[in-house]
Amino acid sequence: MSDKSYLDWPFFDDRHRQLQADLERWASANISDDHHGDTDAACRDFVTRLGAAGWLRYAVGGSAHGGQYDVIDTRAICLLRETLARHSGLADFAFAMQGLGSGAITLHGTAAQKQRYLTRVAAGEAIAAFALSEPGSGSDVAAMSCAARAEGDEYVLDGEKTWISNGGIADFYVLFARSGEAPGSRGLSAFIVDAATPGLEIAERINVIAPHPLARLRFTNCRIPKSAMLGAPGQGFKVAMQTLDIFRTSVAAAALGFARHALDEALRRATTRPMFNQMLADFQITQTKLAQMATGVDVSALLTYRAAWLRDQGQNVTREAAMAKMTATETAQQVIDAALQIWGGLGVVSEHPVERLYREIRALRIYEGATEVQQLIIARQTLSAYEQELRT
Ligand code: COS
Repeated sequence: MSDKSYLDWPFFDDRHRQLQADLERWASANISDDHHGDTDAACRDFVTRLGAAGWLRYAVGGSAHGGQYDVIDTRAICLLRETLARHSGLADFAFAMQGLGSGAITLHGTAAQKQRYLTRVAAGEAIAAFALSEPGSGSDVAAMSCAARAEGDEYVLDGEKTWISNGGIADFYVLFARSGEAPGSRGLSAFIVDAATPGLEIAERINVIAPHPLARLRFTNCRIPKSAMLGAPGQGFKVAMQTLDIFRTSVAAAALGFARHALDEALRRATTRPMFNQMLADFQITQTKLAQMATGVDVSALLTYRAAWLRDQGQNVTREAAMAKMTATETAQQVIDAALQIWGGLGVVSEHPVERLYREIRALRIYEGATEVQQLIIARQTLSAYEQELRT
């Protein structure tokens, strides 16, 4: 039922419209948001089914290694996340983590690394994870302390990572650690660590308001071959940021999917709920809410697909991705809250669709760069553009 008119915007090609229509059909037939109990099993099952149906091919780049295209098509992954999120938060999560967890391999992997990991990620045969945050370093990535010490032809890892999505079920982790070439952001490197590597343990499984696999990892004298490094030594910070530049835009798309679902639910309720001898939708006070929700959805879609389109044109989108992520996640929270208000008491009943959305959206305002980090990025970019203009 969701509004599809945005697909006619000039950001999209026919192949995007076709992709969205095919996925919509598949998702309607194959995805349900009713998966009680074993979240790990449900997540594994989504990865397997998304892989078998070919959707995970879009999450990786390189047609020789299972990718749909040679470079990740940002508009395609945004349409995938938006559509999956509208059907199920966990299905969207399963898709997104395959992309985020392998994104650094797509961008910087050697042919051997791509062959070994990307083909299995694209087929849904290996589960990927992105291990960046630490107990003492979340927003401030350059402050990380997990150490990677060179010893002979190995790196020895010691330290912790936390808030790691797919932690506990992943087959491998793309890990960022301090290799010490320089202080701060210039002394980090990226590595691929297989989950079964001795010295890597799941220190804690973390339960959150919208359940998905999440863990704290501990590395103790964990030895990996030097060939497990991703990109050049000391380039880990940039590798992480480039990966986030792609996937932050897709977080905006997921938030947009949640917001569209909430607007649909609000419309369904407002047009069928009799109150004071008319329908809820007949009250101007309800119409004000619906107008704000619909406008918020379009604003989010415009910013999301602008960032996606620009990246697909080969442009730097650090600023645009930050604007999209900040606006779409914050707006979705407001749209969902308004939908819940329209549903009244029913909206807070456990497992009601809007109650689920209310829990599902919250983490998106935090992960992959909290709203405040996006504000920092946008402000820095705006100031630097202004200063550059003054100099010319
Ligand atoms: N692409 C490529 N390079 C980038 C980049 C990007 N998007 N962003 C920054 N860099 C480069 C900078 O150009 C700079 O390079 P030089 O050392 O050559 O000058 C270097 O990286 C350091 O950049 P900066 O000074 O901006 O780093 P800060 O330590 O100030 O941190 C923020 C910047 C806050 C933006 C970064 O730490 C961040 O994104 N934090 C949030 C992390 C996050 O999303 N966590 C969630 C984990 S995933 S759930």
